[in-house]
Amino acid sequence: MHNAELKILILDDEPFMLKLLERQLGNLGYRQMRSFDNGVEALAELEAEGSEPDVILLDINMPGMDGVEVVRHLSERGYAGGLILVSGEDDRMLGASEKLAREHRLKVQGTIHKPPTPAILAALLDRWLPPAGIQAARVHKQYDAESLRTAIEQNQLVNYYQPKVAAASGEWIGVETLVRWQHPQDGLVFPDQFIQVAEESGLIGALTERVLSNALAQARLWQDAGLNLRVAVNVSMDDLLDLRFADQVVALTQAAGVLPHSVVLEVTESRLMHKLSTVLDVLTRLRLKRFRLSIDDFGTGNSSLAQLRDIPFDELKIDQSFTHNAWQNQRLHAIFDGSLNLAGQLDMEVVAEGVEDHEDWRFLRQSTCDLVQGYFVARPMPAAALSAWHAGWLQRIDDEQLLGGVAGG
Ligand code: G
Ligand code: G
Ligand code: MN
Repeated sequence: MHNAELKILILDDEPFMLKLLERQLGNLGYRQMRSFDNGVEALAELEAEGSEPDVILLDINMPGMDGVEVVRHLSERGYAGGLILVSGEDDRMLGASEKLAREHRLKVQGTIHKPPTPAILAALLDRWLPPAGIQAARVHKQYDAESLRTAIEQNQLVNYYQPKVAAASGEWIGVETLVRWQHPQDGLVFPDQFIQVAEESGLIGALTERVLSNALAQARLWQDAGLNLRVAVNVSMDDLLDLRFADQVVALTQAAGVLPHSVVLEVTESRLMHKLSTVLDVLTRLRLKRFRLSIDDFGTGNSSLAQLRDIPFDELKIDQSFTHNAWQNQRLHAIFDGSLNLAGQLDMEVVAEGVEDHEDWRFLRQSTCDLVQGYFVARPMPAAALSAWHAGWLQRIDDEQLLGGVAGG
């Protein structure tokens, strides 16, 4: 759709702000704008007109009906267009409103801290997608235990690998194994559609064993090719409730001819941890055998300080929700730094997940973080694609000067 055709509704109680936004949008080529200085009238107009705007620019802080109420009404009437939140309040208020709007399943294109600038407006409006595009995005089917059992038995699970690189040198240090299901009818199926089923149906042990065996075989191939990579595998808490798990991992690793210190086990608490003694037993023994233990998604509800207190982790992975955009968000920045500090004092290596763009990368390079993982470096990919990725990455380091700009880098 052309800029001129996009229907934009602006809602702000300050006449000056309405004028400013109208002018900036006009300069960007938008022609179909309607302004309102209060929520009641704007919503009445939506009812009356029967045709919805494509995008709503919404001021959070208004007398009378405030932006949070407007968000609720929009959600109730099933508004399917885009939403941009505008506020003079601090970033925390904007962040909280954004979260709320997303909880209401509204399509939030972004937030603007007043005063708006043409560049930010343009960038956020560019994110607009037609409603149909969103709905077609990803069908979220959950699979049943029986078909998953078949998938495991018939070897339909394939490992994808996402590179981790050193923040300081860009050097390729390792990979995280992320399982996919090559489904005979449905194509490539992602783990959020079957891991939980595996955990609830007692299939997770078999699944982890397959993923780990495949990853170890791959690790051996890399080792034989002279590539010194650490290979990480995600381990479910349910795996750790089985006292035999440590011995199984040791046996598989030995059979593959891989050294334990190049195997990383990433642990998240996906469900409530009932039997701490069993988990501690298994993890402590694995650590004694020199496997590397990593606490995954650190800082989210699933990975907590209590785990750090109890379990001898070698590595801490800062969750992507704290990394991406931390360079421009004070709260994320504070949480990120806090996690880094904590890891430093506990002598753990830190991996930052969710490094998505150049700004994130620059931010990471200025921190003391050890390893970087994220779409900016590479998406998860089949093993066969990694060497081409690596060549391209070395080239990008040069071309985009990815190691420049930081003292000592
Ligand atoms: O890329 P991605 O969609 O792969 O992964 C989604 C989630 O699935 C992540 O939280 C990841 O930790 C989890 N996951 C991916 N592979 C495995 C696996 O082999 N075992 C377990 N338990 N979780 C996995
Ligand atoms: O195991 P864990 O929960 O950390 O799984 C990593 C998940 O994060 C996988 O689903 C992987 O595909 C995804 N991921 C990896 N890099 C990025 C990134 O830069 N941004 C986002 N949003 N997700 C990422
Ligand atoms: Mn992980």
